[in-house]
Amino acid sequence: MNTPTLITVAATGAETPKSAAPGLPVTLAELVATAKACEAAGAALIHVHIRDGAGEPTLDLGQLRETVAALRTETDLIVQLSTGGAVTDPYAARIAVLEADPDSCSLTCGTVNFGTEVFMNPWPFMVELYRETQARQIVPEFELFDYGHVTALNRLLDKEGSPFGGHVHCDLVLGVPGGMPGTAVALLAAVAQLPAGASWSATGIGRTALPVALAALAAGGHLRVGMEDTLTMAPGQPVRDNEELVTRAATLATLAQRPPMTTAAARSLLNVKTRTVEGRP
Ligand code: KMH
Ligand code: ZN
Repeated sequence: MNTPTLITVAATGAETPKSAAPGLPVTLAELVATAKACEAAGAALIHVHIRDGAGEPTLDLGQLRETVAALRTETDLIVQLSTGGAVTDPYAARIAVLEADPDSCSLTCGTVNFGTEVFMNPWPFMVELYRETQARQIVPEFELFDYGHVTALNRLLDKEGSPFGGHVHCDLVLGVPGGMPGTAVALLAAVAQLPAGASWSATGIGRTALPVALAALAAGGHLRVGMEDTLTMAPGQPVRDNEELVTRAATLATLAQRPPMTTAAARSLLNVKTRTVEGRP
């Protein structure tokens, strides 16, 4: 039996304004509606950035807590909060995200040029964030934008031990201007250096979305898709909403005879802690 495909939806991100993509979920109601639609279409994990009342990225803790509770109440998706935030967010606020008690969080394994900006993840920040995930029993997803990030991940695990849950799960982000190119060759080179037993998903930014997804499926990886990463289905064809991208990913995965993984199977793969929320059994 082929391994089912864990589909992650990265629904919003911190970079795109609502004015540039009307289907982008920026309010809590829009995010919950997106999450429900994407779960029905085959997603099992949601990677979450939130926006404030003006549609700007925020790490406001009260809003993050409300978001986690709403997603837990309305869906069975694994809730993963971004600790990357926006390139302007300070380190302390990025670590404080964990106080919202998500199932999982992103943890980027190194600094990377990010278009005209720099996404900062120096070693001491990585270590502090990692220790906080262990203390709070939150499963980290290691974000790898560049080949050297894989080296840093291996070093982190060597020095700081296993993540909460004992299983290492990574997400390779290719095609960021300044990071690894969105090609099958780059993907396979990075995957070859992952720790033994690790699971991984991959996403290609912009027009690299399809080649990266197809290469990931062929190589036994999982898929991340969403409007954080991709805003066109094809040249000149804007993405309508996140569900459209998840549906395409589910179709590709099914064609590859690796259909979408259920939320229960994804929880078991990543060993997320069972957390309850009022109003939900
Ligand atoms: N918005 C990027 C600067 C993450 O979510 O952890 C960082 C990012 C990675 O999106
Ligand atoms: Zn993100």
